[in-house]
Amino acid sequence: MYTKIFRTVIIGAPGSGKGTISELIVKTFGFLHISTGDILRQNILKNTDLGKRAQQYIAAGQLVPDDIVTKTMLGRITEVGNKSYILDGFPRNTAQAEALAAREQIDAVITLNVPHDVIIDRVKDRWIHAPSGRVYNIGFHDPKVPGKDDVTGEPLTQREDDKPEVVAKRLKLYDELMSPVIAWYEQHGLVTNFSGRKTKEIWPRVERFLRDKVNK
Ligand code: G5P
Ligand code: MG
Repeated sequence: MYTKIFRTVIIGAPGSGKGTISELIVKTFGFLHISTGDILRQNILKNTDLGKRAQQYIAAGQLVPDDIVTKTMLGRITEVGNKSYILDGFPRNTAQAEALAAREQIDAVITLNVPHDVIIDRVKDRWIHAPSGRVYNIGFHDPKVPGKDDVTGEPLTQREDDKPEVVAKRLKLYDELMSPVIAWYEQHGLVTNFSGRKTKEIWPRVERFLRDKVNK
């Protein structure tokens, strides 16, 4: 659709809507969505070595060790080749940001700023189709048939790390680890922040921003 390759990072607290906004970017701009969480969860489902190593960290709301994640994500970026993409969930600390910067020239960093009370309220209602990464939310984005994925009809599940005590831990970790990453990207003039309580308020602004950027 667009000739210029555009490499974007989306950053936001757990449940802030990174996956939701990324899917809208995929539909509107044709970028590839590269989600660390989705890749890790698919590996857990398939019981791969990566999945076995990642599972305990994810369930506890901790980060999977950098060496595993960085290798996986840089490998995925290589497979993608010369295509526009949106990176969701990577980098997640300064070490990962440095590893990415050594490999890729990022064009824009989108940060989502959604209040924690809104997040805590919404993740309770999140249901996912783990094999594809499709995400639903009761009352916001309901599946057509309750409890079933729209595309495959397979059962939906809830994420183990969406239990309230794990969500609280993930939110704390996000604030600690991501403030320096965002500051680092800000110093490089790459950050555009989008604040709001609802995706329907945030998305039109993200869309306008990206349309301006990709048309330049
Ligand atoms: P993930 O999978 O990267 P998080 O914690 O970064 O997980 P998460 O939880 O996937 O982020 P999100 O993608 O930001 O959240 O949010 P989403 O799924 O789009 O939206 C949340 C819910 O709200 C959905 O149900 C959606 O439908 C709904 N929603 C959206 N907008 C609205 C709205 O306007 N209104 C309402 N009512 N609902 C709405 O990482 C998971 C774990 O993997 C490991 C870590 O252990 C991490 O904890 N990991 C890594 N470890 C090391 N390094 C990395 N780089 C790692 N990346 C992942
Ligand atoms: Mg997500």
